[in-house]
Amino acid sequence: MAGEPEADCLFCKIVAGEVPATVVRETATTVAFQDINPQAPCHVLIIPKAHHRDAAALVAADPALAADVLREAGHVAADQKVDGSGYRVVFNTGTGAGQTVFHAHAHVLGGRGLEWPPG
Ligand code: DGP
Repeated sequence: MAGEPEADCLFCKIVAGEVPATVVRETATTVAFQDINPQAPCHVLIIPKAHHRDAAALVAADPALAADVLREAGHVAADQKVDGSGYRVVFNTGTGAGQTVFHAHAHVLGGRGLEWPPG
């Protein structure tokens, strides 16, 4: 069911504390942690604690929770001190866009120049 933990989901396991992660922020509804394979000096993932397979499913099922994730992006950027220089918030949605973990997550990237369009 939408929002329920999935037994084989890596990010649900991070929420449950079953897989370690370097957590930088946590709220009642979200967790933010360092990406294991950082692509920029700041590369933090923000996830809803509830399981939704991608950003589209998240916003369809629970728009307030999607807003929580986006709000956290700004807080992460400020905490990581990349808000002044600029940062990017990315939701890879679907395999064709590079999504590899099917639990909705925002990438917050910053701390270096970011080219446009992305590859
Ligand atoms: P995406 O390709 O958009 O689905 O992004 C998934 C990200 O998750 C990718 O940048 C690498 C990161 N990742 C994968 N496994 C782990 C893990 O076990 N721990 C952490 N912290 N990040 C992970």
